[in-house]
Amino acid sequence: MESLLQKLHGKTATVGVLGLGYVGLPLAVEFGRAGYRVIGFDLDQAKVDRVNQGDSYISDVEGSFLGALVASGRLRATTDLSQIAQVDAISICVPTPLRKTKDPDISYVKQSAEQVASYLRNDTLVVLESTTYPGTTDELVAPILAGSDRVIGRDIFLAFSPERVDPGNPRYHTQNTPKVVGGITPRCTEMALALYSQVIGQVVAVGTAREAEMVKLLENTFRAVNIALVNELLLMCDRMGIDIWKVVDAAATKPFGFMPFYPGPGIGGHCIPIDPMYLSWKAKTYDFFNRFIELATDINGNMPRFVVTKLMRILNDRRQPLNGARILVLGVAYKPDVTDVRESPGLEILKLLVQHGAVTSYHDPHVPSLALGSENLLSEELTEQNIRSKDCILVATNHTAIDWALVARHARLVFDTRNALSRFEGPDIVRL
Ligand code: SAJ
Repeated sequence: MESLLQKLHGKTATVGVLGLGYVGLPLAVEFGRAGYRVIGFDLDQAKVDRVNQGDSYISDVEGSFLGALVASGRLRATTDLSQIAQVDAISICVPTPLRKTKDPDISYVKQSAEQVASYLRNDTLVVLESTTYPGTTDELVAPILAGSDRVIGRDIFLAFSPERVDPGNPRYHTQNTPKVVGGITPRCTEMALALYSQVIGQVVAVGTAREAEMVKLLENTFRAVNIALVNELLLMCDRMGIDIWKVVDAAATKPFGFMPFYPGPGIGGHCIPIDPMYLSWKAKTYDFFNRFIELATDINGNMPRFVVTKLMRILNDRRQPLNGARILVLGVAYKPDVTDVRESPGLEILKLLVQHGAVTSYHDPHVPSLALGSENLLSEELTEQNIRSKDCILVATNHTAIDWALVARHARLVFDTRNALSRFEGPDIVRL
């Protein structure tokens, strides 16, 4: 009988993916395209139906690729978790959000591990991909999978491999982004290497699952801290009358030893604001207080408030109170050219503007409607007339699809927190 390693190398294995979101669905398609038989698992029947119709709901997944895999019978989706008994390997790609109290919510990971454990056969590989704190795989997932009668590294194999999916990235996708893997035991690492090496161009093995978990947190904490650094320099330059945008652009000419980050109205998304908090939380359980992460979280988290305070200053210079001013927030997604508004600073800015009595509206070509508190807002048209009717256009996200020349030409005042109008100058264009 073929061993697991032979099935993985020979691509005769059946591979499962639990969680068919922006990480799981592209991964399932890559497993299928590499030649494995793939079963996608998701709790959401609508997602499962769309996958089985070859209808992709993830912009990075070509419907044609998905459709071909489904038509050939190589890929199918189901809500029936008992079919986990059919897989030789399974990747868990479920969310790891924060609770309201800002500590990790790994309930989806725990629930998934329990679901997998109840159907998993021996001689099977499990890989956790969800971003989480170091120790999750060996402290939480391993005991659940091992139960009372299995030995990890002998009967079943367990590893961590951080997802590195950057939705909408035109250059890097699942297949060509190097993948890190770290097993609970060396044999576990070997199995994870055998699986991912068939699918992804470059696979990098580290010594343990904890190291692999920490790799991802370093990557994203690096971003959060450097964004906070440049935001703090922005606050400094605001007081010193220095144009931080020109300073960063000039510093970026240094061909080595520097990487540009840009100030902004704060940080959004489901990675950068959240991943460092997972690390900080875990470090505290070792009585280690991580100052960089706490400081970065504080600085980045306060940027929306600084934006509104500066807007008040700008209007005040024009003898106009914020209270009653008609403000259109331009761009509410958390970063350019995405539809995602999770943790978006634009939402926080809208809330603060309402609190200060401004007459608020928004336009975002990728976000047609927006739930804000108990209200449901609709994206207003970005027309000459509508632009002219506002006291200020507050640029919060610099989507490519926005006609910036139209804004520059007709706005009575632009407060640009993203340097989106860098090629336009004028007394009515004020930068963060
Ligand atoms: N931001 C700034 N200044 C910057 C960069 C970002 O204010 O210089 C803001 C963005 O506007 C956004 C937030 O920070 O609100 C996060 O932006 P991001 O560019 O880090 O984008 P994300 O959150 O989509 O991060 C993902 C991450 N990918 C994974 O976790 C797999 C991250 O590791 C990637 O480096 C990042 O995409 C990317 O490079 O696009």
